[in-house]
Amino acid sequence: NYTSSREKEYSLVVVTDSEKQRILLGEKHRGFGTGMYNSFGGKLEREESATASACRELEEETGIVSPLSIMEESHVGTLRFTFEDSETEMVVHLFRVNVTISASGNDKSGGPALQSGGRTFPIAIKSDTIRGCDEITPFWVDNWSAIPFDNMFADDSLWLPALLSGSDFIRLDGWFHFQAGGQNINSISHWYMDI
Ligand code: 6OG
Repeated sequence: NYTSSREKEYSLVVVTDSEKQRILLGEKHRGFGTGMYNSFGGKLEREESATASACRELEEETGIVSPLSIMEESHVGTLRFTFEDSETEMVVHLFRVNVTISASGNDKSGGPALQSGGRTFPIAIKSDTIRGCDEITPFWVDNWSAIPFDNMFADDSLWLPALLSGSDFIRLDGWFHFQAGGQNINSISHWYMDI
């Protein structure tokens, strides 16, 4: 297939604690965007759905367990990235998951909070649930107005504030064209968003 050979598909999960207006970011230690902060996700594996990839990557990179059904409801849109110096188009399936920290948590047992719906009813986790892996170290940004965009991909400052301030049922699709690939991606020459 001519198109899909040039397309690389990814999942990206934005994790918020909307009660405290916090967002969980990860510092990347390897792969695309090393040294930068991003939400959680990665390449879709062969035959893997975007939702399954989002669940797998979220658990690998943060320890947060979300059932497929919750992740399904948390799909908010698609981000497309193209680069001046590359034929490849990155297609990033975007999810938003809301968590609350509780004393007991229920991320392993699947209690009522897990079954009542993704974005509107948060996933209850214990404070010690969150842990990183060798690829990424998660950390809370304690206020949505203090997101360190200077150390994040340039597109984030364009769509993340809209996602955070939007309703639970926001849809967000975007296309961002970067002037150069690799690590030097801080120059977006064209972009389009549909919110
Ligand atoms: P690995 O290759 O490490 O997954 N990603 C991007 N996220 C944002 N916000 N902006 C970009 O601008 C991105 N390019 C890639 C997709 C890479 C992870 O990083 C995301 C994946 O979740 C170009 O497995």
